[in-house]
Amino acid sequence: MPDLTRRRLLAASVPAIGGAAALHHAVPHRHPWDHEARAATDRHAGHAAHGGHASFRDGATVDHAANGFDPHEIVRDFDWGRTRRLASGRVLREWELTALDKEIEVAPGIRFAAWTYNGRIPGPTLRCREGERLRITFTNGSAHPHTIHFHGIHPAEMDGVPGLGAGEIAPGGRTTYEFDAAPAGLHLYHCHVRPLAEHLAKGLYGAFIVDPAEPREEADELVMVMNGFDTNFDRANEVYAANTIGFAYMDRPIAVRRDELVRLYLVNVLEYDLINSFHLHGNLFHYFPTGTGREPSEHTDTVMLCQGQRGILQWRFPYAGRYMFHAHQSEFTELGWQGFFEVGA
Ligand SMILES: [Cu+2]
Repeated sequence: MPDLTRRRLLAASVPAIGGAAALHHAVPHRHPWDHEARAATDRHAGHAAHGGHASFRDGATVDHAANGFDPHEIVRDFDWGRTRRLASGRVLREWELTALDKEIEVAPGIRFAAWTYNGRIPGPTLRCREGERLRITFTNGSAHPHTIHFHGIHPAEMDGVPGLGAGEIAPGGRTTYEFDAAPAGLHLYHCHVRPLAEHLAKGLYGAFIVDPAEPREEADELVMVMNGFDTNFDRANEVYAANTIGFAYMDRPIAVRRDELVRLYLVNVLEYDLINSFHLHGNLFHYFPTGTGREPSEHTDTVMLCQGQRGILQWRFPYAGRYMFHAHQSEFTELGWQGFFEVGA
């Protein structure tokens, strides 16, 4: 059976879901990347066609403005919400999140019928300080039931899963999740309605950072949520990225400064593939798994994460120039999950 690839085997093992089938009409029913993107990658590899780097077909790019979000902004966008001081002196920090069905361009010319928090993928990077009281008002503006399930420490009824607390929030419904910010570290949130794979793959997730009471050292801070998109509903991804848009940071590298501390909040939410990874060129980073400890577990250039795993990476670039970062699964790299840091003097 020469055609029986790993991903075909995985896809065949997942039962067909009515909801996904119903969405087929929303996107072109084809495999755009298997041939075209790889061909583009091959063409550009090592050549000067578009600055000598890979991108989608002949340098085509996604219309970020039409999408309403831009990975170049998301990478440094931390949403601190609104705060007020409670009578006790504690800080109450509040956000409003709305689930919205939205068609987004995930690769040039490829529109994907996404489910989003606040119209963007990943959802807002929620950021707070350890010990604060957090209140998240969730409105479901989608045509499907959803929740917000936070990672971290909280009571069962605030867990955002079906059958507990407010449970599934029906279309048009609203609920409030409220709990203390704990523990300090890098967490995530995502919808927890079944079929879970579909609710995640459609785009309902985001990073959730709890800063420690004793602040971390000043740094140039970045956030990357590693994800992918199954654009033809075959239970395998055709495009891979950090912060949704493949090759975005190849087309426009992330500018950082020589010798300045870089801190990357890295979250993996990739669905349909068992693992993902992050590899940095020309350097090594200190790795803090889940960001819960102050001592790094490792000094390395590659970390591997399963879905839901996350960690904080810290390093400095001693030399100016362009340094790649990408998944070290070459297949993911070729399908979009790669970028450059541009280190200025
Ligand atoms: Cu959902």
